[in-house]
Amino acid sequence: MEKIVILTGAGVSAESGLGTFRDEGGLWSQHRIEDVATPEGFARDPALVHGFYNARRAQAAQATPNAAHDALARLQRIFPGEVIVITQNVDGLHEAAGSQAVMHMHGILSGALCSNCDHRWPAPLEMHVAEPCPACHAPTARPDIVWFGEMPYGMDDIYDHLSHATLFAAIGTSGQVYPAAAFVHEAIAAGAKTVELNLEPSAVVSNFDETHFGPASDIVPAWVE
Ligand code: BJW
Repeated sequence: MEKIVILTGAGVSAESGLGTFRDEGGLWSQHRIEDVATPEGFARDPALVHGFYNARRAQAAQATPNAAHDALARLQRIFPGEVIVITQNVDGLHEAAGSQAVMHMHGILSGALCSNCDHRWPAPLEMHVAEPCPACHAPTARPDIVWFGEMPYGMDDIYDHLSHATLFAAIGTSGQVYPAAAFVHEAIAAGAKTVELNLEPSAVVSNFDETHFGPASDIVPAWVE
Protein backbone atom coordinates (compact mmCIF):
# COMPACT_ATOMS: atom_id res chain seq x y z
CA MET A 1 0.00 0.00 0.00
CA GLU A 2 1.19 3.51 -0.80
CA LYS A 3 1.97 5.50 2.34
CA ILE A 4 2.52 9.24 2.22
CA VAL A 5 4.14 10.82 5.27
CA ILE A 6 3.90 14.61 5.39
CA LEU A 7 5.89 16.85 7.74
CA THR A 8 4.61 20.39 8.07
CA GLY A 9 6.14 23.53 9.60
CA ALA A 10 5.32 27.16 10.24
CA GLY A 11 5.34 28.09 6.54
CA VAL A 12 2.05 26.20 6.07
CA SER A 13 0.31 28.56 8.49
CA ALA A 14 2.07 31.77 7.37
CA GLU A 15 -0.76 32.67 5.01
CA SER A 16 -3.24 32.17 7.83
CA GLY A 17 -1.55 35.15 9.48
CA LEU A 18 0.59 33.23 11.97
CA GLY A 19 4.23 34.33 11.99
CA THR A 20 7.02 31.85 11.30
CA PHE A 21 10.06 31.58 13.57
CA ARG A 22 13.13 32.21 11.44
CA ASP A 23 11.91 34.34 8.53
CA GLU A 24 12.62 38.07 8.59
CA GLY A 25 10.53 39.60 11.39
CA GLY A 26 9.75 36.09 12.69
CA LEU A 27 9.11 35.15 16.30
CA TRP A 28 12.76 34.47 17.09
CA SER A 29 13.75 37.97 16.00
CA GLN A 30 11.35 39.36 18.62
CA HIS A 31 11.91 36.94 21.51
CA ARG A 32 14.94 35.14 22.92
CA ILE A 33 14.61 31.37 22.48
CA GLU A 34 16.34 30.85 25.85
CA ASP A 35 13.67 32.95 27.57
CA VAL A 36 10.45 31.64 26.03
CA ALA A 37 11.14 28.19 24.54
CA THR A 38 13.25 26.29 27.05
CA PRO A 39 12.35 24.65 30.38
CA GLU A 40 15.06 26.77 32.02
CA GLY A 41 13.41 29.96 30.73
CA PHE A 42 10.07 28.82 32.17
CA ALA A 43 11.66 28.02 35.54
CA ARG A 44 13.25 31.52 35.63
CA ASP A 45 10.19 33.51 34.62
CA PRO A 46 6.91 31.55 34.20
CA ALA A 47 4.86 34.75 33.83
CA LEU A 48 6.93 35.85 30.81
CA VAL A 49 6.49 32.45 29.14
CA HIS A 50 2.74 32.29 29.89
CA GLY A 51 2.45 35.81 28.46
CA PHE A 52 4.23 34.78 25.24
CA TYR A 53 2.04 31.71 24.77
CA ASN A 54 -1.21 33.42 25.80
CA ALA A 55 -0.57 35.98 23.03
CA ARG A 56 0.08 33.11 20.57
CA ARG A 57 -3.11 31.38 21.77
CA ALA A 58 -5.15 34.53 21.15
CA GLN A 59 -3.67 34.82 17.63
CA ALA A 60 -4.33 31.14 16.87
CA ALA A 61 -7.94 31.51 18.05
CA GLN A 62 -8.47 34.11 15.31
CA ALA A 63 -6.69 32.16 12.55
CA THR A 64 -8.43 30.04 9.94
CA PRO A 65 -6.98 27.33 7.69
CA ASN A 66 -5.68 28.37 4.27
CA ALA A 67 -5.68 26.56 0.93
CA ALA A 68 -2.61 24.49 1.92
CA HIS A 69 -4.30 23.05 5.03
CA ASP A 70 -7.44 22.41 2.96
CA ALA A 71 -5.49 20.61 0.24
CA LEU A 72 -3.77 18.31 2.74
CA ALA A 73 -7.11 17.45 4.36
CA ARG A 74 -8.49 16.71 0.88
CA LEU A 75 -5.49 14.49 0.13
CA GLN A 76 -6.22 12.50 3.30
CA ARG A 77 -9.84 12.04 2.15
CA ILE A 78 -9.23 11.09 -1.49
CA PHE A 79 -5.91 9.21 -1.50
CA PRO A 80 -6.53 5.44 -1.74
CA GLY A 81 -3.49 4.67 0.47
CA GLU A 82 -2.51 6.11 3.83
CA VAL A 83 -1.64 9.78 4.46
CA ILE A 84 0.03 10.61 7.78
CA VAL A 85 0.34 14.27 8.77
CA ILE A 86 3.09 15.04 11.29
CA THR A 87 3.15 18.70 12.21
CA GLN A 88 5.63 20.84 14.12
CA ASN A 89 2.91 23.48 14.29
CA VAL A 90 1.05 24.08 17.51
CA ASP A 91 -1.90 26.02 16.05
CA GLY A 92 -4.42 23.23 15.35
CA LEU A 93 -5.17 24.48 11.82
CA HIS A 94 -4.77 21.06 10.18
CA GLU A 95 -7.64 19.73 12.31
CA ALA A 96 -9.64 22.90 11.64
CA ALA A 97 -9.32 22.10 7.93
CA GLY A 98 -10.56 18.54 8.51
CA SER A 99 -7.32 16.56 8.69
CA GLN A 100 -7.56 13.40 10.77
CA ALA A 101 -5.21 11.99 13.39
CA VAL A 102 -2.61 14.74 13.08
CA MET A 103 0.58 14.02 15.04
CA HIS A 104 1.60 17.12 17.02
CA MET A 105 5.27 16.44 17.64
CA HIS A 106 5.88 19.89 19.25
CA GLY A 107 2.66 19.95 21.28
CA ILE A 108 -0.41 22.16 20.89
CA LEU A 109 -1.41 25.64 22.04
CA SER A 110 -4.83 24.33 23.09
CA GLY A 111 -3.26 22.12 25.73
CA ALA A 112 -1.75 22.39 29.18
CA LEU A 113 0.88 20.19 30.77
CA CYS A 114 1.71 19.79 34.44
CA SER A 115 5.42 20.24 35.07
CA ASN A 116 4.98 18.32 38.34
CA CYS A 117 3.19 15.11 37.22
CA ASP A 118 3.19 15.34 33.36
CA HIS A 119 -0.62 15.22 33.22
CA ARG A 120 -1.92 16.83 29.98
CA TRP A 121 -5.33 18.44 29.60
CA PRO A 122 -7.22 20.58 27.07
CA ALA A 123 -6.99 24.35 27.51
CA PRO A 124 -9.38 26.40 25.34
CA LEU A 125 -7.45 28.92 23.21
CA GLU A 126 -9.66 31.80 24.30
CA MET A 127 -8.68 31.36 27.96
CA HIS A 128 -5.34 31.54 29.75
CA VAL A 129 -3.89 28.20 30.88
CA ALA A 130 -5.59 27.64 34.23
CA GLU A 131 -3.99 26.37 37.40
CA PRO A 132 -3.92 24.12 39.33
CA CYS A 133 -3.27 20.79 37.62
CA PRO A 134 -6.54 18.80 37.66
CA ALA A 135 -4.64 15.56 38.48
CA CYS A 136 -2.11 16.46 41.20
CA HIS A 137 -3.54 19.89 42.14
CA ALA A 138 -0.09 21.50 42.11
CA PRO A 139 0.12 25.08 40.76
CA THR A 140 2.45 23.90 38.01
CA ALA A 141 0.54 24.28 34.72
CA ARG A 142 2.62 25.12 31.65
CA PRO A 143 1.84 25.29 27.92
CA ASP A 144 1.78 21.82 26.33
CA ILE A 145 4.62 22.80 24.01
CA VAL A 146 7.86 20.93 23.34
CA TRP A 147 10.72 23.29 24.11
CA PHE A 148 14.38 23.02 23.16
CA GLY A 149 16.08 20.20 25.01
CA GLU A 150 12.80 18.29 25.46
CA MET A 151 11.79 15.10 23.67
CA PRO A 152 9.18 15.69 20.94
CA TYR A 153 5.95 13.71 21.25
CA GLY A 154 5.23 10.43 19.48
CA MET A 155 8.75 9.72 18.24
CA ASP A 156 8.38 5.90 18.23
CA ASP A 157 5.22 6.12 16.11
CA ILE A 158 6.79 8.76 13.85
CA TYR A 159 9.87 6.64 13.13
CA ASP A 160 7.61 3.66 12.52
CA HIS A 161 5.59 5.64 9.95
CA LEU A 162 8.76 6.91 8.29
CA SER A 163 10.16 3.39 8.01
CA HIS A 164 7.12 2.40 5.91
CA ALA A 165 6.83 5.59 3.84
CA THR A 166 6.68 5.36 0.05
CA LEU A 167 6.55 9.17 -0.31
CA PHE A 168 7.81 11.77 2.18
CA ALA A 169 6.91 15.45 1.79
CA ALA A 170 8.29 18.29 3.93
CA ILE A 171 6.18 21.43 3.65
CA GLY A 172 6.91 24.93 4.97
CA THR A 173 9.75 24.02 7.30
CA SER A 174 13.27 25.48 7.37
CA GLY A 175 15.01 22.19 8.19
CA GLN A 176 16.89 23.81 11.05
CA VAL A 177 15.31 22.05 14.02
CA TYR A 178 16.05 18.43 14.88
CA PRO A 179 14.89 15.69 15.00
CA ALA A 180 12.30 16.82 12.38
CA ALA A 181 15.02 18.04 9.99
CA ALA A 182 16.44 14.51 9.85
CA PHE A 183 13.16 12.74 9.01
CA VAL A 184 14.08 12.94 5.33
CA HIS A 185 17.03 10.62 6.03
CA GLU A 186 14.71 8.04 7.64
CA ALA A 187 12.41 8.26 4.63
CA ILE A 188 15.30 7.82 2.21
CA ALA A 189 16.46 4.77 4.19
CA ALA A 190 12.94 3.34 3.75
CA GLY A 191 13.21 3.83 -0.03
CA ALA A 192 10.65 6.65 -0.15
CA LYS A 193 10.55 9.33 -2.81
CA THR A 194 11.16 12.72 -1.15
CA VAL A 195 9.55 16.07 -1.99
CA GLU A 196 10.15 19.52 -0.49
CA LEU A 197 7.50 22.25 -0.81
CA ASN A 198 8.63 25.56 0.63
CA LEU A 199 8.88 29.27 -0.05
CA GLU A 200 12.67 28.95 -0.32
CA PRO A 201 15.09 26.02 -0.25
CA SER A 202 15.43 24.65 3.29
CA ALA A 203 18.69 23.84 5.05
CA VAL A 204 18.29 20.18 4.04
CA VAL A 205 17.00 20.68 0.46
CA SER A 206 19.79 18.64 -1.11
CA ASN A 207 18.20 15.46 0.28
CA PHE A 208 14.99 15.83 -1.71
CA ASP A 209 14.30 14.20 -5.08
CA GLU A 210 11.78 16.85 -6.10
CA THR A 211 11.24 20.47 -5.02
CA HIS A 212 8.46 23.04 -5.44
CA PHE A 213 9.08 26.62 -4.33
CA GLY A 214 6.42 29.27 -3.71
CA PRO A 215 3.70 30.20 -1.21
CA ALA A 216 2.15 27.10 0.38
CA SER A 217 -1.37 28.18 -0.59
CA ASP A 218 -0.32 27.92 -4.26
CA ILE A 219 2.10 25.03 -4.39
CA VAL A 220 0.41 22.60 -2.00
CA PRO A 221 -2.98 22.54 -3.78
CA ALA A 222 -1.16 22.26 -7.13
CA TRP A 223 0.93 19.33 -5.83
CA VAL A 224 -2.11 17.56 -4.37
CA GLU A 225 -4.10 17.79 -7.64
C1 BJW B 1 6.75 29.39 3.68
C2 BJW B 1 5.90 30.46 3.68
C3 BJW B 1 4.79 30.32 2.85
C4 BJW B 1 7.46 31.01 4.97
N1 BJW B 1 4.62 29.20 2.16
N2 BJW B 1 6.57 28.28 2.98
C5 BJW B 1 22.95 20.81 17.50
C6 BJW B 1 22.80 20.05 16.35
C7 BJW B 1 21.61 19.33 16.11
C8 BJW B 1 20.57 19.38 17.01
C9 BJW B 1 20.73 20.13 18.16
C10 BJW B 1 21.90 20.83 18.39
N3 BJW B 1 21.75 21.48 19.59
C11 BJW B 1 20.53 21.21 20.08
C12 BJW B 1 19.89 20.38 19.22
C13 BJW B 1 18.52 19.85 19.36
C14 BJW B 1 17.47 20.92 19.15
C15 BJW B 1 17.72 21.60 17.81
O1 BJW B 1 17.31 21.13 16.77
N4 BJW B 1 18.35 22.76 17.81
C16 BJW B 1 18.68 23.43 16.55
C17 BJW B 1 18.20 24.87 16.60
C18 BJW B 1 20.16 23.27 16.29
N5 BJW B 1 16.19 20.22 19.15
C19 BJW B 1 15.53 19.96 20.25
O2 BJW B 1 15.92 20.34 21.36
C20 BJW B 1 14.30 19.10 20.11
N6 BJW B 1 14.38 18.01 21.00
C21 BJW B 1 15.33 17.08 20.87
O3 BJW B 1 16.20 17.14 20.01
O4 BJW B 1 15.24 16.05 21.77
C22 BJW B 1 16.24 15.01 21.74
C23 BJW B 1 15.97 13.97 20.69
C24 BJW B 1 17.02 13.26 20.18
C25 BJW B 1 16.81 12.27 19.23
C26 BJW B 1 15.53 11.98 18.81
C27 BJW B 1 14.49 12.69 19.33
C28 BJW B 1 14.72 13.69 20.25
C29 BJW B 1 13.05 19.89 20.49
C30 BJW B 1 12.77 20.99 19.50
C31 BJW B 1 11.60 21.84 19.98
C32 BJW B 1 11.29 22.96 18.99
N7 BJW B 1 10.37 23.83 19.57
C33 BJW B 1 9.91 24.98 18.77
C34 BJW B 1 9.17 25.99 19.72
C35 BJW B 1 7.96 25.43 20.34
C36 BJW B 1 6.74 25.60 19.50
C37 BJW B 1 6.14 26.99 19.56
O5 BJW B 1 6.41 27.75 20.48
O6 BJW B 1 5.39 27.29 18.64
O7 BJW B 1 9.11 24.53 17.69
S1 BJW B 1 11.22 25.91 18.00
C38 BJW B 1 10.34 26.27 16.55
O8 BJW B 1 11.08 25.66 15.46
C39 BJW B 1 9.00 25.55 16.67
C40 BJW B 1 8.90 24.92 15.30
O9 BJW B 1 8.01 23.81 15.34
C41 BJW B 1 10.31 24.57 14.96
C42 BJW B 1 10.57 24.39 13.48
O10 BJW B 1 10.40 25.60 12.82
P1 BJW B 1 9.75 25.64 11.37
O11 BJW B 1 8.37 25.16 11.43
O12 BJW B 1 10.65 24.97 10.41
O13 BJW B 1 9.67 27.22 11.11
P2 BJW B 1 10.81 28.22 10.55
O14 BJW B 1 10.41 29.59 10.90
O15 BJW B 1 12.16 27.78 10.96
O16 BJW B 1 10.74 28.01 8.97
C43 BJW B 1 9.61 28.40 8.24
C44 BJW B 1 9.78 27.92 6.80
O17 BJW B 1 8.59 28.21 6.10
C45 BJW B 1 10.94 28.62 6.06
O18 BJW B 1 11.70 27.65 5.37
C46 BJW B 1 10.25 29.56 5.08
O19 BJW B 1 10.94 29.70 3.84
C47 BJW B 1 8.94 28.85 4.87
N8 BJW B 1 7.83 29.74 4.57
N9 BJW B 1 6.42 31.45 4.50
C48 BJW B 1 5.57 28.21 2.25
N10 BJW B 1 3.91 31.33 2.74
